[in-house]
Amino acid sequence: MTHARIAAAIATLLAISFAAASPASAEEAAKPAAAPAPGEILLPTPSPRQLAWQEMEIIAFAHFGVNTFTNKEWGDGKEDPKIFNPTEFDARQWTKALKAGGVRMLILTAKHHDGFCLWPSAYTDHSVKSSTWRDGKGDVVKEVAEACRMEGLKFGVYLSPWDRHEPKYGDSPKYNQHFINQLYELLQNYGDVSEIWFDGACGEGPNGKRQVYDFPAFIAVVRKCAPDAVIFSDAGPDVRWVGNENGYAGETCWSTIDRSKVAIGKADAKYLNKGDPNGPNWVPPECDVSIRPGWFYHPADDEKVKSLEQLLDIYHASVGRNGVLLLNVPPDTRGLIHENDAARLKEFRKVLDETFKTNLARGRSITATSAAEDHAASRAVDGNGDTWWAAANGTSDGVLTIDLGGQTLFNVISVQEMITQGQRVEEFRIEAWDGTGWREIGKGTTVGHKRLLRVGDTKTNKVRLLIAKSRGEPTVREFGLYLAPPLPSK
Ligand code: FUL
Repeated sequence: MTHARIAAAIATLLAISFAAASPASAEEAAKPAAAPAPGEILLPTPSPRQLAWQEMEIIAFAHFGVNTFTNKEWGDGKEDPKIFNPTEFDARQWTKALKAGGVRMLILTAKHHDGFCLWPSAYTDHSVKSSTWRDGKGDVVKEVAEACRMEGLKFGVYLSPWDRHEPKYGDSPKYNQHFINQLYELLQNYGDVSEIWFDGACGEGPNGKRQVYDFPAFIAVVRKCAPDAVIFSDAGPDVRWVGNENGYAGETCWSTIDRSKVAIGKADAKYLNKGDPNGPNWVPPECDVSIRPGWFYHPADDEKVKSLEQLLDIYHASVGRNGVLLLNVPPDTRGLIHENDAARLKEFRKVLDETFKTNLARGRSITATSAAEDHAASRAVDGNGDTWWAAANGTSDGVLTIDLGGQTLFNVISVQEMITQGQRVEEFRIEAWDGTGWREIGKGTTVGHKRLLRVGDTKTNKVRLLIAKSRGEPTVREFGLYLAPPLPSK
């Protein structure tokens, strides 16, 4: 297909999606068309709130509530609220431990499926106000939101649509209004909220009827109260589920999907894992996974905190495959992040800091087979995230060759596209000069915001990135070579 035809095909898809009745589509229809630079191709591009979210790279979940005290994963809504009684609750301890792990935002389960609210909601008594904790005068949401602000973390809320306690559940219009009332409480009383997490789980209410959620109305409330917040659900509108709870994005991972193909709560996991190069909607994947076997704290899991190696594998399979890592770190019955989890977070960050502190390709001499005006090859190694290399107009491939100025040892390669221009690269490989010829050391399909490759210790004086296939002119925001330290022996 020629570029013009790709542009036309995508424009048709966009038109189809705008014609759909969903509010997200209507909202996108109101936006100006994606910028077609460089060249003529028209691809979906991220919104400013999606870009800010993607840059965070590592965010955290805190699953905390009555399940913490019943030692369960899912409550049935019949729990006595009095059981909620963390003995040493300290939200600053959470945010300090998370920050030391490199986390940039914390999403709190303000309400899980059991319906127990961690804030004193005016719309139910099933909340902290009926608990033993602080004689019913405490507010977990408030303290966590404040602790995030003090530590410089963004704050997000998980508000489960599925509510196994609320008697209105199943009476769809009434429960939707109840849910909206609670959304307003969370979005209007706790300062900035940067992400809202809508779980897709759905069930029957006490009347025997299945609840039908009014997601368009929920989304409208978020847009009104927190226009900079990203909204997560299986199908977005801003951030999608990655299709598993292991933290692994697909080896091929597009930020685009066709939202009309994703049924919330019954999503096609494979479709979400890979994304869809022809999808008209920019909805990048969030890779949720728990640092422990369960989402909630269980004392029996204290020795089952994921190993440093496992966390690094997850990081490479999420952030390193164009996703954002959403790592759950569940506070314990004291209301603290357990020492084992805190220690692991610190180790994790230490390795990442050491690995990514020096880009060995930065400022090195670089050439390209072609370049668009103002997008010279040097821009791919200038350490400036606002500039990028782009191939000349009408070119859908390209080679960047870097002279490292001497033998250089590295074992991690990072490639980033300039996603403000859309996601383009479909096939690439990396070669190192071995003194007599080029030797392949890594290859992949999509790149997106960031693609990391662990290539084993490699020493060479020249490296090249070959982009064989791209949807329009390829771009490289930054190319990096890094040396990850050896892991401490167990
Ligand atoms: C799931 C929920 O059912 C789990 O309890 C957990 O909250 C996870 C993040 O999402 O759908």
